[in-house]
Amino acid sequence: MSYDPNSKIIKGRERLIEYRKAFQKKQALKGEIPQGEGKLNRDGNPTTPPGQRLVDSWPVLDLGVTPELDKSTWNLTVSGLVKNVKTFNWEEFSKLPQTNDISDFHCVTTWSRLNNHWQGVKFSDIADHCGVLPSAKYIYIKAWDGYSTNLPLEEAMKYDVLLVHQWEDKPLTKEHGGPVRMITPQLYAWKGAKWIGEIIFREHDELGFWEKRGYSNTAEPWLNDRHC
Ligand SMILES: Nc1nc2c(c(=O)[nH]1)N[C@H]1C(S)=C(S)[C@@H](COP(=O)(O)O)O[C@H]1N2
Ligand SMILES: [Mo]
Repeated sequence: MSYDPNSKIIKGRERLIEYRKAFQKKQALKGEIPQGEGKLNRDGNPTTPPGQRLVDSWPVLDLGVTPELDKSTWNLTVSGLVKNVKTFNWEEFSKLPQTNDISDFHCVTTWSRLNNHWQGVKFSDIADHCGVLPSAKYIYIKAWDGYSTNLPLEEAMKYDVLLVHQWEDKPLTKEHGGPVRMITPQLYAWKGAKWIGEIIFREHDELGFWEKRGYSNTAEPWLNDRHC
């Protein structure tokens, strides 16, 4: 008689090893262990970050100003440390490679919405299109309502950071940042600007709207990294 490689005990232990390995990887990276609950997601983090509760509906959170924008008036400028400074209108933007993804949305006000179906353009595809210079280390983002936020370039280039225009197979509504907003699934949602208007590539970091007002500049949900 031999052991069954698919036995509950072995499969369970294998999952545990996977879990620990993912933790170790993070630990080596940041010197801190990701927290939270549920099985590990595709990035090796627990599904629900610490202090978050899951919601089915999608709340609206912003500064209370909804800019009057539609596909005919919206545009996005990419500037700063790039070879080609460019303003995309909707038609030009929609010709960039389109990506579909399913990802989670974590708001610092303690709600998370899982498995959002998005369509949009990868931030990294826009960066490649405009030829980011090696001196660029950060991005500063301006939105059409006057909001701003900032990110290390390395975070913005992650595979799941998108400028989205569809949610659940429908055009992104105005209240959620339509026609186009950014999403940062591995960081708290305030790092993703609704009604995105400008991406500036910079050598130095500059704090955005909430970062200036006491929210953490790094914004990592699995480290409960809300305030600084
Ligand atoms: N332009 C803009 N983008 C913004 C904000 C804002 O006020 N203006 N609020 C941020 C915050 S704090 C959150 S939690 C999310 C909320 O997005 P939602 O309203 O689609 O849920 O958008 C982020 N992006
Ligand atoms: Mo938020």
